[in-house]
Amino acid sequence: MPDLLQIGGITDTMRDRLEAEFTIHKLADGTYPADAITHIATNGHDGVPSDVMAGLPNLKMVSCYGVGYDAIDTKAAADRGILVTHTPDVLNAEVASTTILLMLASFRNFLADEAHARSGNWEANGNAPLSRSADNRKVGILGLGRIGQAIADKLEAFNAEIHYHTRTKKDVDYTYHANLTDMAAAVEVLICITPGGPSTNKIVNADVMNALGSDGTLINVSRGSVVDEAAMVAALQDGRLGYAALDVFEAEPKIPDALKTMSNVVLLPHVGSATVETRAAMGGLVVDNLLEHLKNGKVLTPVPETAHLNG
Ligand code: A2R
Repeated sequence: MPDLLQIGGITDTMRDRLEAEFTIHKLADGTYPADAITHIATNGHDGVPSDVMAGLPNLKMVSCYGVGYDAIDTKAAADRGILVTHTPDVLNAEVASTTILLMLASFRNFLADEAHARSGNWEANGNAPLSRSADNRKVGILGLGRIGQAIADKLEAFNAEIHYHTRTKKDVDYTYHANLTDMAAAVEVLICITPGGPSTNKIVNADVMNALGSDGTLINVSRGSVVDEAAMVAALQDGRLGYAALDVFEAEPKIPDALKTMSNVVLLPHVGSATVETRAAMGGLVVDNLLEHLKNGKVLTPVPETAHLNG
């Protein structure tokens, strides 16, 4: 059986299917037969450390659990003829739902209201303070791809006015902004859903957050690297930015302590796609890609940087 290197965890279902076709070695165990490894199963958080990839002379394919693959050097892989796959589409609806939940939690003060009810504060001290309506908002989506479009679709139910910023204008009826700061100035909510990596590193900077403003809400469900986290903390602290609702952070699982004490901030532990159903679909696709590659050298969902190798 071919040898597969497992980086990070996999589900029991994935293991059962993979064990039938591969001999599995775990990076966490420290030793593996480097010359024999032809396949890797990893995830978007752990990726493939560059020294690990460089030390596997016969690596042919990397299957990544997650749609974001910024932790994998796809250029180095492509140069060596290594196919890399990810799990697009199967998580669009779930990440969009998480985004809507963050927006509702922030605008409707949902978590504080729940605590008010649960703690007995309602009975002791009266009604909770009024919150902000989540309906009829101007919403700017940074990255109108598969997930961005799913978010826009769900926002329709809230009668949102959709704006977007991407590098290339899309064939949609929403308002396009070629400049991100200009979009931030035009909207009340900025939702980040681009890939991570060098091209988006800290593109939500102090200027963008100042433009979003003291009544503005920043929602990040993409990668922590997309937002300048230190600048965000400062902007929230001195009121230049009104609110933040965050599922992702620069140095996960670390969250800046300052954010944890702010009442105008909602924090989640990177659970955008983390439901039983969606994670099962993602795990299924990770294994399907590996088995398809074993069968005929092709894969189902290559990342664009290695798609030309899928012949
Ligand atoms: O820029 P375009 O026209 O390639 O549009 C893509 C946009 N995008 C950017 N927008 C502004 N500045 C950039 N430097 C930039 N780079 C990419 O992000 C496109 O509209 C969107 C990405 O869409 P998809 O490739 O369909 O990705 P998907 O499946 O929506 O997932 C987005 C990300 C993942 O990479 C994970 O990091 C996260 O969501 O879960």
